[in-house]
Amino acid sequence: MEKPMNIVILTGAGVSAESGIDTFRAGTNGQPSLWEQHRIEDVATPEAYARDPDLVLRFYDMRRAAIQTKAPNPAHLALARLDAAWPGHVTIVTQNVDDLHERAGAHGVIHMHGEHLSAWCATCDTRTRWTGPLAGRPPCPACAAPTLRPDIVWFGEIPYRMDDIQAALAGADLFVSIGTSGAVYPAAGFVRLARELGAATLELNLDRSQGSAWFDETRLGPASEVVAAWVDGLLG
Ligand code: BV8
Repeated sequence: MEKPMNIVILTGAGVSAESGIDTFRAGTNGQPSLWEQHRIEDVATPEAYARDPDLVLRFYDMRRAAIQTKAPNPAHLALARLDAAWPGHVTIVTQNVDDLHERAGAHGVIHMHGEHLSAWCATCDTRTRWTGPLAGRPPCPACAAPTLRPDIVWFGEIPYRMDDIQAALAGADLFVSIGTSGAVYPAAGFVRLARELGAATLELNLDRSQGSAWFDETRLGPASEVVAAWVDGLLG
């Protein structure tokens, strides 16, 4: 009996676009994109947080509140279906900081850039599930210090769980990239690593990405359609 493939799936903002969450480079419904409304260096760097913590905390409070009004779309649901039914290993690595993969039913999702619904105390290093605002400097539930920050990997900071990601890529037979522009590293380099490690590579995206040339195959279209069709094809 042939060994079922181990699949590593990398997702980006494009997988949540149809849930109404802005991508970084293209807003939804004609709205300016996230990075058109705010300069990265003003809101998503440790330097920005040191310079103007209120601006940064409000920026993440706005996004944390927004994702709680959104729902998973057919792409999230299809990946959760694959996660549940595939006989081989399925590892979902996401650059997204929303919780839509989990709300669709996926397990063990690796949030390499952190999560909106988690607060990190700069005093006692405790991470706490968090759904409310942080701009008011609420006390840390563990040490009561008013030093909670978004549990988000900002530019210049080291992504989370890189060892687990490297291990998953080392065991991958298939690497699939969904809804990402391939503009941010180290995530944008995973396709080359996966290839070097012998995996087949597939891109599912609305448009060609900066890394398209590295993929054996690219299927273009909205994630809700191309991801669902891909999963249906695999699960037969
Ligand atoms: C680090 C959390 C050291 C914050 C984020 C090498 C070369 C050049 C630069 C660097 C380099 N190495 C490091 C850097 C610096 C930097 C970087 O990459 N800068 C870029 C701008 C050039 N990287 C870092 O600072 C990283 N840290 O390198 O530490 C290190 C490295 C390795 C090991 C140890 C130490 C940290 C980066 C993480 C920053 N935090 N997010 C927050 O969310 O506020 S990054 C953030 O931006 C997202 O998480 C994501 O990663 C990125 C946005 O990209 P996408 O998700 O792809 O979204 P985008 O809008 O760009 O594209 C959407 C795509 O979807 C498009 O292709 C579109 O066609 C498609 N799409 C749209 N709609 C749909 C769709 N597809 C399907 N269906 C649809 N409906």
